[in-house]
Amino acid sequence: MTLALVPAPASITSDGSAVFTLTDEVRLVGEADAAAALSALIAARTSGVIDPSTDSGSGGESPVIALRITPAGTPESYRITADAASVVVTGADAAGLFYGVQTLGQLVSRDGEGFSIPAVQIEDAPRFAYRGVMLDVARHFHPVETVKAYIDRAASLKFNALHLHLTDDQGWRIHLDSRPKLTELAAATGVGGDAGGFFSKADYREIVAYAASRHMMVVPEVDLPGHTHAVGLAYPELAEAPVLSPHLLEIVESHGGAAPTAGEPYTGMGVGFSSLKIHDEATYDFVADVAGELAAMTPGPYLHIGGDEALGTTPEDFALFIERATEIVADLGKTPITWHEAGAAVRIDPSTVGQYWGFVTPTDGMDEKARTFVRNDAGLILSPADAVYLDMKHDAGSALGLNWANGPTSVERAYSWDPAAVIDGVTDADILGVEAPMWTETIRTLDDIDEMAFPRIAAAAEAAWSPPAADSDLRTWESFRSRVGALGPLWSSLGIRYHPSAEIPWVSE
Ligand code: TNX
Repeated sequence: MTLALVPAPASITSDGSAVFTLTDEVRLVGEADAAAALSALIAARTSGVIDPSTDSGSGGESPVIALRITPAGTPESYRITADAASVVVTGADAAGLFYGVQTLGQLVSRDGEGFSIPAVQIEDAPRFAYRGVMLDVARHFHPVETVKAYIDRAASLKFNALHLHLTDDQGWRIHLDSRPKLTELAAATGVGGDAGGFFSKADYREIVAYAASRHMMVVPEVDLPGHTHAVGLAYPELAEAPVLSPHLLEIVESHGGAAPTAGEPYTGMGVGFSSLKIHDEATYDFVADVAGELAAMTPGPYLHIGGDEALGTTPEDFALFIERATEIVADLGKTPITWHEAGAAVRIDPSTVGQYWGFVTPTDGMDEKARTFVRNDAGLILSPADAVYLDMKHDAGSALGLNWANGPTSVERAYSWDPAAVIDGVTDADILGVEAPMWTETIRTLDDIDEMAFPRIAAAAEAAWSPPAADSDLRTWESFRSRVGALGPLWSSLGIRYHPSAEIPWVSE
């Protein structure tokens, strides 16, 4: 029997002995947060049929699911022991217990007229410390409720970082007291002229707190020095005039919309035409203000400053900007993250983590730029675009999504790569983790997000969490597709509108 566990746990033994039957009599005892989370998951999975009690009072002989924290083992690890008599989930810390609860939620299965949990022993711990999803709230703004829903989805797959792409040419989405015009003048629209929006500082704090309650940190990104057309709407003195390269004009031609014009909101999908003024001190005052305010409201260790596709900036100017901006962030006590292009700046602050978005088989020297972060011993986050860019079309018929990264991207392609096989010489020890970005040029609603993310986000989760294929029988495409297919009913019960990919043998109950 294949258990519907995604991401695959490090070790699982199942002797096929009698199952633990879920009834209303079952009591959830131990850590209260974990009990509440499990109770909600069981209620969702059983359509409210089973509603276990989280009352810690004595229940006499009634069967128990115990949720405990025992500070032993690696961070975020957990153990599950289930048999006919009881279920015990033990986390090494609160995050580990939370992940054990997510695994237990996936183990709840239909059993005749009722529901049960199979007899299993699971020992599990993550392969990588950083397991991220990114949501672009700049091309299309996504409100707090949508972000919270995406946090729930990602946390259920054991992701622990939410990277918010807060700014881009099309809009600036975070209010900052030091630079109020950014949201007054540069947040009203998005791609296609759709309505924009922005987070107040209270909204942002609400997202941070909600994420923390699901053991996720928020990694805010302000994309600099390119992707800054919107900055020019608010503070024109900081921005260069748009550079209308042949590449940009090609995008304008193929996707429609007008070419960017200084001082006018940009509503197209072109990239690489905007830049801050690199040789003006006012630019670094701006970076210091923005980074300072973001750092102050972000408890997590990271602050992402972009650095991608600065095609309107000379390599020398780009390097100068990256050196200064990463130093500003490091001086604030945060670890800078940049897209891999910034690895071209040899004097980048050495604490900077790089995020690689090239292909699974690197092209155009992108791997060379990524190696800078490895040489500096700062680490790499892998987001190979032809595997884990969740905004790529699923198939030729997809209405949503883009195609540039070797798209369409099948679930099998999203699954069939290994983080340690992307860049020659880069091994697990150099890799901080894996992140699956969702760019939103074509993505307007939570249903759109679900449709693009699921099921491929599960493949990214497995790359980030599960042991490599050499160490696990479960790490095959055949196993993955059947495990994912068995998760369909849980996802449906949680209101997740997954893409019904024909590659997956979806089960109905
Ligand atoms: C590339 S790869 C981008 C984004 C686009 C995305 C669309 C990278 C760091 N930047 O600006 O939104 O492609 O797929």
